[in-house]
Amino acid sequence: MFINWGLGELNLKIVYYGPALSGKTTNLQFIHARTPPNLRGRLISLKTQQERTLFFDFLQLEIGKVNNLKPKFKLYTVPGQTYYAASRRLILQGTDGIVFVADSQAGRMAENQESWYTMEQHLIEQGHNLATFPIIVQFNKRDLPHALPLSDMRNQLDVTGRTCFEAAAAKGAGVFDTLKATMNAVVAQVRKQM
Ligand SMILES: Nc1nc2c(ncn2[C@@H]2O[C@H](COP(=O)(O)OP(=O)(O)O)[C@@H](O)[C@H]2O)c(=O)[nH]1
Ligand SMILES: [Mg+2]
Repeated sequence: MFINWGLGELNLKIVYYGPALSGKTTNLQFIHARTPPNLRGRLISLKTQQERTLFFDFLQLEIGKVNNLKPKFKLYTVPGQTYYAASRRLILQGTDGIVFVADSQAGRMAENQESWYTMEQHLIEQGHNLATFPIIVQFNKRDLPHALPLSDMRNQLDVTGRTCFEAAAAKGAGVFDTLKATMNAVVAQVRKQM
């Protein structure tokens, strides 16, 4: 959270986290496509092969009011590939909330679990309390015929107590439900600090 009192702006950061190809960029693309241009900026995607350079997507939304301040939600994705750990750590810095995008395909559960574990490690390193930090879970690719049953997904990702959504982001299903719940959780958490 960063408040620019001069401009009356409340800057909030939400990171879409998860394994490679789970659908993080697809979420941002759908949000960008369906949000009126006066409420959003351009969708910026930075792609590089090198760990030293950041590799992410970025989209800014200006929606609602918090204590007379205009919230600017800065949405980021992280690169999912294991070797981009340093980028993920950097992108997570200063984040106010996370959307964890899990891939529902049975063959992707190990990647989901590894990604979930590294996310928790980064958050702990950065001094966050996992019990109170806003993490919203999106079980994506529910449209695929070999999607794991939801109960298996929940059990294998220790999401106890977390808000979870089913999604098919490529069709837009569940994308805005996930985003709204995350924005609300982030704003509720930030209000406690104001
Ligand atoms: N069937 C299906 N494919 C999806 C869904 N969401 C994303 N994809 C596809 O999965 C691939 C990876 O998505 P992308 O957003 O680039 O993943 P990222 O690496 O997490 O950013 C793309 O080909 C998407 O079109 C979904 O809900 N269902
Ligand atoms: Mg991506």
